[in-house]
Amino acid sequence: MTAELRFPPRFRWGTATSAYQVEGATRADGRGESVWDRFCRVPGAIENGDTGDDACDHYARAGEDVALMASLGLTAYRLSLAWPRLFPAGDGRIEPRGLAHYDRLIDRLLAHGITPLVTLYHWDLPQALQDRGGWRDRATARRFADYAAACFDAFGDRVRDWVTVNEPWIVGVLGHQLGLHAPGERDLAGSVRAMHHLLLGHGLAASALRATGRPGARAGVAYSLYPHTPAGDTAADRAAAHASDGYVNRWFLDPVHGRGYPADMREHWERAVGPLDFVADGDERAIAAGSDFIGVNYYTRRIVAAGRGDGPWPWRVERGRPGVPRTDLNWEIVPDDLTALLLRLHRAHPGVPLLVTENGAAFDDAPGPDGGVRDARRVAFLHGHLAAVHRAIAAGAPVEGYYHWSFLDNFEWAMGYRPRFGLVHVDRDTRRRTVKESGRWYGAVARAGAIPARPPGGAG
Ligand code: IFM
Repeated sequence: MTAELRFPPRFRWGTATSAYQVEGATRADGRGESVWDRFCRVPGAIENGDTGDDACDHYARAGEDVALMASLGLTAYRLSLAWPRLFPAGDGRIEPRGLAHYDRLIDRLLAHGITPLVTLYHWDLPQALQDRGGWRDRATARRFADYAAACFDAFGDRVRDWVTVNEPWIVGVLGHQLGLHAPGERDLAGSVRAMHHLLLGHGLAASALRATGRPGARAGVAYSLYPHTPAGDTAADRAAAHASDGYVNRWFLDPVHGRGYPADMREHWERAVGPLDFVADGDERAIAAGSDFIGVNYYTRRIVAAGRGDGPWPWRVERGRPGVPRTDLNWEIVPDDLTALLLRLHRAHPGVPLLVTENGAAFDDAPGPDGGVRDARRVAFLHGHLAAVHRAIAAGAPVEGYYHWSFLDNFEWAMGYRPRFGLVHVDRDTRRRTVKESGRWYGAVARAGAIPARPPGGAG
């Protein structure tokens, strides 16, 4: 028998998507406008003028897609709810057709033995709330908690695990600081406020979940976590890497898990934007009220050197190292850093369950003459990262599941449909689904509960 690496019996084998990236049907069934609908209309904002208007047509094809997931053998699915489908104006009236859609989707998943992990906020803020200040306005955190409470009420009888907010750092930096994502703002001070209100929204929503009293209900943030490598073996580069880690990782992990904002990063921010007077008394307690797991979105590492880069920071991010394999987006592929990251989280936050809520790669593989999609690089990527998770579990990290990003080739934000992250190829004209070789491989792994000890095809 071939040697294999076996995962714990209840390990979740999942994939992940988000509403705006796959659903399409942006005007169907009373859905309100989101900031991404608006941003996609800004000339030049999205490559090729792409939009999420049709995306993968998952709204209409949800039944077919869930059946496909089940046929592969997957046991978990991370989806997001579109806030403007449920509250077209952000608050106030709830849209029953939106509720009915997600009711059906969740029921279908459960009927196929697939456990849903539901994200409440994956970036599609109702435009009506943006018009009232968006995440820079403290009131948005309260409205988010109300929306969350309505979702717990509607779906909490069937959904146990909730990701409140996806990647607050990316929302802050790309959406509010650099203007590359919706809502397209370039406001450094506003980005710090926005990130604070996202965390406050998480805390208020997590408290609302506790208040339901539902046994076993759990809430957590899915963070965009980048392990840091100092560019050189010098004290200055190590200090720079530590400081940048504060900006990217600790600014979020520390307050959510009860340590308050890290002092070193607080000083950086205060030097850059002035007093953080929007952090009210009691906010840090509210942010820390009730996180039950850590959602790890891991794609690549950050190599950091001392010195000045583009921003107001005393560090510089380097482009990577020669000889390290890369995805088609030029992101370095470093599975060992996933092991180190999971172990770091376990050491820093002992006892907190870990979920790899995203991990994946853009590889542009198209159907061949026989119609099949051979994507050996994604198979090797999967094997490498699953082996990395296995090593972390073997060393004691409580990793409960892995959600590959993504199930489908989907709308990759400012890059439109160019990057293909899916286990399933989606034809841009017909929306026809073709399971890639990687999808079959991952499905077989999910069924077996194990990966081969050696990389497939000798790669890895
Ligand atoms: O597509 C995104 C997702 O929406 C958030 N995390 C990273 C993915 C790949 O860039």
